[in-house]
Amino acid sequence: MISVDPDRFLADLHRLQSFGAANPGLGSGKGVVRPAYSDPDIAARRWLAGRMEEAGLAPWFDPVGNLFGLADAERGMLLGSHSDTQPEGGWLDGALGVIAGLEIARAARAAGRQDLSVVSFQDEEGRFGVTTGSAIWSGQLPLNEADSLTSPDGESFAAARQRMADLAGDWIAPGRFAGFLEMHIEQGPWLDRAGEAVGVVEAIVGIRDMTITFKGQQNHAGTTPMAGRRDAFQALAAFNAAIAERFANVVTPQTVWTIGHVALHPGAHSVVPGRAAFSMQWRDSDTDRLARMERIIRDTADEIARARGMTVDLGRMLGLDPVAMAPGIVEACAAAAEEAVPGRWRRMPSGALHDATNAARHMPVGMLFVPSKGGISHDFAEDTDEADLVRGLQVMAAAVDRLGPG
Ligand code: HGY
Ligand code: MN
Ligand code: MN
Ligand code: MN
Repeated sequence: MISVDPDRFLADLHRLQSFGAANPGLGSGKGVVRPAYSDPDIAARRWLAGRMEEAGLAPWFDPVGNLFGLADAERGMLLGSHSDTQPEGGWLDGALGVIAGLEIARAARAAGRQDLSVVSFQDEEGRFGVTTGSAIWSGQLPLNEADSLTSPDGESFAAARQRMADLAGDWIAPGRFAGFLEMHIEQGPWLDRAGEAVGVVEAIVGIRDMTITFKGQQNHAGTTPMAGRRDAFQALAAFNAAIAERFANVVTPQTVWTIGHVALHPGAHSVVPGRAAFSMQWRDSDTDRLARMERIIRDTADEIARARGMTVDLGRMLGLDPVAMAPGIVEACAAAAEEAVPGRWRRMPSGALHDATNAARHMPVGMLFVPSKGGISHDFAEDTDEADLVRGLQVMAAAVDRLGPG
């Protein structure tokens, strides 16, 4: 029986929050600014490595800053998530799964079980792509391709990971692990609305992501007649409206798409922008639908550029396909949930992306969700009641018990 310590778990979770704590004076005040490879991110990883060591695990950084806490056993399950955050992130997204994994591995060791390893993957939040650290670790994204990716602030991945070069060891082979279990906040409204305590994830949606750049003619905002302007922002605005219309026949109520980052060049009140570079991301559980949306995006961007005498660049598309969780892990989690909170849990898909998607290339994976207050995440206001955090931890520990060593 793995007997977890809720106080030790919560204390570690709050300590991790202190790295990059934003203290915005808003909402719960638990916001965090800890993007991948920032000073607070690296400091947090060093602290985590120390906690792993104290727990009897061997801390190990790979060449991109993924941090493993390795068990002695040759083979066993891997527990964890990520400890980087969005530019304005919450205190639980990723952190919860890392600290839950640490507490369970630590408690299991105390009970004589030495097969559980822990991980905090790097750049899950995609400063440089999509779940970058676990994508590279799993072979989904070749390292040399990743190195040339740049963040919206202009840094290359190669330069960013240099900042952890003094810590970097060799790769940890995914084949060493018998499975991967990741606890996470739901980041959506369903559990909170229903008053349910636990979500057992059955599948994670697929994602596609690219940068699109319209190039027109930069010009004086006072003297350039409206007719005949080649305004890159107006092309972006038209594109945004046109795809929404064209998607209507293709999407389901679960399909989502987002333009989350826009850079207008030169970005001044009195200049018609000559360049509009923006992120285009779309997600769905069906690969064919993702491909149909891609076709619409490419055709629409071309048509709009041509009609306005402009050009358009479509950057490299990154993506992860939808994945199903392993039935054996799903059933262990479901049984543990039913025992702990009878009738107050559900099976559900994940609309957010997770490192489990990449781990699934090599091993059976599973995920457990706890409620997000108000369904809010990727925001300082993200929060979950401590009682729900602890219950999630206990359900995960019970699931690990059920799965057994190896
Ligand atoms: O965007 C995602 O789904 C994840 O939180 N990085
Ligand atoms: Mn996350
Ligand atoms: Mn996230
Ligand atoms: Mn002037």
